[in-house]
Amino acid sequence: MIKLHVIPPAFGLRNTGPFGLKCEMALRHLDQDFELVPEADPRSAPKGKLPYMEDEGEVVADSELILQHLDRKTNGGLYGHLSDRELADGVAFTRLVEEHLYWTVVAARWLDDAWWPHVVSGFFGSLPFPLRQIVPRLARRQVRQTYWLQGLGRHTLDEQKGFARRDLDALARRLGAGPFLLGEKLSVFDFGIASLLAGAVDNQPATWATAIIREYPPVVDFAERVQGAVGAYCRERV
Ligand SMILES: N[C@@H](CCC(=O)N[C@@H](CS)C(=O)NCC(=O)O)C(=O)O
Repeated sequence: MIKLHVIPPAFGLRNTGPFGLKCEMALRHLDQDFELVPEADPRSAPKGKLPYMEDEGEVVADSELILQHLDRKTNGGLYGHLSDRELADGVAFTRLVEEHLYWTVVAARWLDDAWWPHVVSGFFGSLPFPLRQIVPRLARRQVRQTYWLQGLGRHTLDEQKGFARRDLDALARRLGAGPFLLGEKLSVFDFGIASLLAGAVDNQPATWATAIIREYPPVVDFAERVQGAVGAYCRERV
């Protein structure tokens, strides 16, 4: 059976990492047998990030490569029916959400002093003393450095929120025509976008990213619609 290694539940979320939930949605959509394997430490993953998947001895690390693998395995079950224009739009909006908006969602959890205690208890709560004192601080330093290198971390908080709002505004305008990213039909691209939004909307307690996403009802409604259509929710309690 397929094993999907993912971030463990935290913050009221069942499948906490957006990239793991995206793969879970694809597996459900394709009616594949699979189990979720929570991994407390992403460093144990082949590329140091979660998710990764094991399928009949083959290990695939990275959600996009997992989707490609599943598409091949199911003879185009994910991308096969899409037009060139749909593929182009899907990849572009996925990059907007996963490679740009994502970092503001990460920062809203990791770099906000008010939210930081929830990161420590949610991600590092099982570590024994004194590791629980040391490891979270090192991990936070790495996130801060990555956010800086990515570029968003060089801006004031208000400016970061402005970048997030412009991403969400673009998404809301596009989804206004809905119900899904590509129109009437649910597609593989809905999985990644909805997964990231769902985790940021439903994490407990709310972060500043939660508040900003809630300013865009079409975006929140879209995330609900996709989770309902696939039957996989991010939050623990539905
Ligand atoms: N491009 C990767 C991104 C995966 C990713 O960033 N995973 C995060 C959790 S949401 C992670 O494992 N971070 C640990 C780290 O960067 O050390 C994918 O699509 O799978």
